[in-house]
Amino acid sequence: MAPFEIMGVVNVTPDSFSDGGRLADAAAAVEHARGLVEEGAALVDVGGESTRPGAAPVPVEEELQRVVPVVEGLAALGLPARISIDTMKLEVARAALDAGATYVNDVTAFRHEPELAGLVADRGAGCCLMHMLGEPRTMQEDPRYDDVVSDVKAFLEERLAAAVAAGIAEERVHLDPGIGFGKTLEHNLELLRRLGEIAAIGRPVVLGTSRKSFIGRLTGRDVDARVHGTVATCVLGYERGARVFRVHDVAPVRDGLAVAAATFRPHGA
Ligand code: HH2
Repeated sequence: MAPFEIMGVVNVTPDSFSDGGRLADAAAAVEHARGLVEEGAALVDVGGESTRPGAAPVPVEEELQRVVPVVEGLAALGLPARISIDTMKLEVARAALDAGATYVNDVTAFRHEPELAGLVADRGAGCCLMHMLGEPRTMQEDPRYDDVVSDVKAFLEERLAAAVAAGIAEERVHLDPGIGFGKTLEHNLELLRRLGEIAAIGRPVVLGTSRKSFIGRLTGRDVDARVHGTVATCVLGYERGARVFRVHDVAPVRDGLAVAAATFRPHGA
């Protein structure tokens, strides 16, 4: 694996928190994704259901109509990037894999539809298993942990074991602490401080901090002006063991990570 990989975000949703509504048209979404790959994305993550705090679920038919044309369009271009489908739904994942996706990013880590694990196994796809406390509609209502890092780590270890038991090769699994998913500002910061404990599980860690509200809390910036804060979190995350970075702003993050990777030396080396 390269020292790091960037997963570019392609939201085909009218209501995503940072880019909702802009890519509603499939052709525009494909074009946007192509640009992200040119900027250095190794994966493009196509999503048709917002998971921002308070978001309402999207019916399966609607999600299919949003994402399948985009995955088909991207597959037809034959870009040097893997296509990821950001969904918790079995039917959407199956249609996207049929259309050319090779990676499933499930923010419920196969808890919403456990059969999704078997599908990923059968297709030999890669996957990202993410931690979320509760569900998007209510997850930011007073989230509590004994110790956020230990709790998230134990969850990810259990979901990794479930994925392997379903037949997914361990080498194909990425793990994600789920920044902002049922977490206060302090929970997010503690996860970033101690990300090494999550990386110690032994699978590549995905970090999804891009433009999130905790960066707004720290910088006082609106969602469109959080790129510098996002780069800072990625560079610090890299130093602490994250290897895949799910971001909207690929070019600046790639530059930050190129510098971080060139100067990085593991502790004790
Ligand atoms: N964050 C979002 C969505 N999917 N997947 C992973 N693995 N990790 C994340 O941190 C993550 C994710 C939320 O961001 P975004 O897609 O920009 O917004 P929305 O859910 O409103 O579409």
